[in-house]
Amino acid sequence: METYNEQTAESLLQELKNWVFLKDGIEKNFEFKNFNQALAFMVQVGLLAEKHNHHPELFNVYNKVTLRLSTHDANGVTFKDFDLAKAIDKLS
Ligand code: H2B
Repeated sequence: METYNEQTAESLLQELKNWVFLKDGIEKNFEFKNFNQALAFMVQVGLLAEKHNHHPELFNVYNKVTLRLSTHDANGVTFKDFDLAKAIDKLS
């Protein structure tokens, strides 16, 4: 599976909202009103992940969520990460 680096990912990242390339993954930070909203968002992301059979790393502290996408099977960033990121962007 083809993997992207910071340079080759640049144009694809521009199609997304506020995702950054970091250590062979792409990441985005979210902030919500409270924990309930953050949790509801994580559940939505989880359901999308199951549909895509592609799973993000989810980091949560109270009203803040960080998502990290990478393709473990390919040891890097692939189109699967961009596909899921695009779907996640459509949630909000
Ligand atoms: N999620 C992510 N982020 N990377 C993977 O390589 C991956 C996955 N592989 N979800 C999938 C599931 C694989 O393990 C199963 C067997 O399809």
